Amino acid sequence: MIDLYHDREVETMDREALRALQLLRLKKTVSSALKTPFYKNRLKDVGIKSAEDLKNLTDIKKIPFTTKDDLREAYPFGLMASDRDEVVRMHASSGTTGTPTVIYQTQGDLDRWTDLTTRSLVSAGCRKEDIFQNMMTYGLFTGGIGLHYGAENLGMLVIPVSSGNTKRQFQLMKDFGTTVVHATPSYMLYLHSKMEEYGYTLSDFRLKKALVGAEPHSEEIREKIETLFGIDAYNSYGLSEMNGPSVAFECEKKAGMHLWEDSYLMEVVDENTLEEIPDGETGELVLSILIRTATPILRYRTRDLTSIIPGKCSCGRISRRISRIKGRTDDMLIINGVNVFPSQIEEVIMKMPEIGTNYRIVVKKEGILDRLIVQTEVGASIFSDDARDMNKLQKRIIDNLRASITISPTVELHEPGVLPVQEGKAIRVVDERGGNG
Ligand code: DLL
Repeated sequence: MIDLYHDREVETMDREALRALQLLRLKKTVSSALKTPFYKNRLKDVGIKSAEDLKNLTDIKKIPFTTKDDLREAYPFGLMASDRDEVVRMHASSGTTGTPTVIYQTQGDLDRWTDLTTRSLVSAGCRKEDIFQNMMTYGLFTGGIGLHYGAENLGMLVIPVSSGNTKRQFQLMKDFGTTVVHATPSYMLYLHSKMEEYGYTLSDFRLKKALVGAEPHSEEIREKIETLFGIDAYNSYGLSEMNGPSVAFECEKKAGMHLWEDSYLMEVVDENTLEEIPDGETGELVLSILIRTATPILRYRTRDLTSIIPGKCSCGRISRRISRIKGRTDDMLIINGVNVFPSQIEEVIMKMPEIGTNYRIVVKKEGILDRLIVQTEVGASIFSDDARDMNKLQKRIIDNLRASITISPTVELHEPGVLPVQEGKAIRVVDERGGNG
């Protein structure tokens, strides 16, 4: 029988044993944190001078939250908790919005991360017989290299092609019979839109699965990927501050992402009051890493909005699941006073079969008013020179959007392949108003 778990003992342990393990690991993390100037002062201020000052898991609430700005302030070495000669790797966030955040890992930290990515891959149904084409960027970004080691550890044949070079992606997929790909969801859609142009059809490939993550995407996008390629797509969530991919991963049940609780302590809080909220309600995800010594991070405000899915998953894994990321606290658009999440727009348009694989949201200022423009590609067979057909479609999109977001955007329809595409994470929103509107 195929073993459905990578580490049955940890993945299916009872909740009480899990809590004991979490406390043990939290104490280790706090011990490491106390070695950094940043946390030493912070923890001292709240009466934590040693790990033993934490008596139970709820004591974590005494610890102040950590923000991205805190990590930036600690750049470059302020959060290194291990001796420099024990640190073997660093990763950094892209830094497009200022000073990057840096994460260090010892060999032990990397081994624990690899174990977790292996677990994630197995949970999504990957097996050593699979051929794994890794289309995520390798480098300081954690997406490529992170899953690479897990995939090797599982024993898959790994094709470390990285992102971009679409023509070569197709060639490799065909020649080596790739069965699993790892990519951003927007790249999967782009790949499909280029298949015909490069002279391939689905029958050239043996693809079974796509692991997609690193950027927000709706259930509708997942379904689109699955239908276009005739495969299963699994959602993968992570962030560089928490190592990278494999913080939470969908299992074969596709009923939410298991957040690996033996490795991360999660809280979901009201983004304004910062109080914990009940399961099922949407709030900001706050994470503490339990498996890293070189850069301990406690109660990190991810800015990602999600909810804890109540109940157990039928796969038998004990780690609770989080819902698809609904957006970020900082990506909400305020359009003439109305709050709009880009994910709401995506859900509406991607439900419509006429819509193609790429879209973009542009916000402009016109006089004192904001103008919301939804630019979307339509399917090749749909795009028509008949203005009446296009007008009808445009009107239907506007009506559907108004029903969801309460305001009427301008909708622009484009031919496939016209809107810009990124190699890494998709840029879905272009806010030209300056400031945050
Ligand atoms: O994107 C790590 C990663 C790589 C995850 C590959 C999954 C696959 P960062 O570049 O630090 O790390 O970006 C982290 O991306 O806070 C979310 O806002 C967003 N994000 C990541 N995965 C998902 C997802 C990697 N599945 C930030 N759904 C996070 C929605 C996601 N948003």
